[in-house]
Amino acid sequence: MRNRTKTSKFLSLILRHRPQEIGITLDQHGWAKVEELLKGAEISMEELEEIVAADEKQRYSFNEDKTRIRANQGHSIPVDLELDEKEPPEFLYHGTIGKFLASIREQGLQKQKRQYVHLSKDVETAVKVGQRRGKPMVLQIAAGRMRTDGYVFYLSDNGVWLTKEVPASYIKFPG
Ligand code: HQG
Repeated sequence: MRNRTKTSKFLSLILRHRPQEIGITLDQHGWAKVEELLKGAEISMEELEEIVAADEKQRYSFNEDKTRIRANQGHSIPVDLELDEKEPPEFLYHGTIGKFLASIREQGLQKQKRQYVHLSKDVETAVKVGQRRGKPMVLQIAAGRMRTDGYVFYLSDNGVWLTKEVPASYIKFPG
């Protein structure tokens, strides 16, 4: 079997960003046909099921009869995950790195290449998100106040909070 982490990263690429890489398409809700994915990615159903079950962030979901699969969040291609609006806790967190702070102070948090700004429910998770890029810096987001002011929040099936943008006035910077 191919290295599991490598295959999982490849799956993220296909299911969030570039399905065309293996000649498949996602439907408007982000679902890929499992049969096509297995052929295109050259993996077995057993391998796919193992990756989905073992994924520490539960990044992927099958539909009920396992004929379709999608990523739970993180897309850059426009898909409608049909998530319900949800009331966030008073504070959420965003893990980033120092070199982005000046720009975030000016523009707030922007979704960049993805469909949403991704926010974490606790500091510990935000630290891990920031760590992917370097020394983590954690921003505290006044999510409750944003919601009161009319901003909309969603919670992905794997527990990531999503919103379209976070203006700088709702961000508490470290230090
Ligand atoms: C930064 C991972 C300058 C932002 C994680 C981040 C997450 C700005 C980067 C998920 C900015 C975007 C998403 C501004 C935001 N100026 N920089 N105005 N606004 N940024 O990868 O949140 O393992 O698109 O701080 O766990 O890092 O892939 O977002 O550093 O849940 O499943 O621009 O990806 O999950 O980077 O990560 P990303 P993210 P997976």
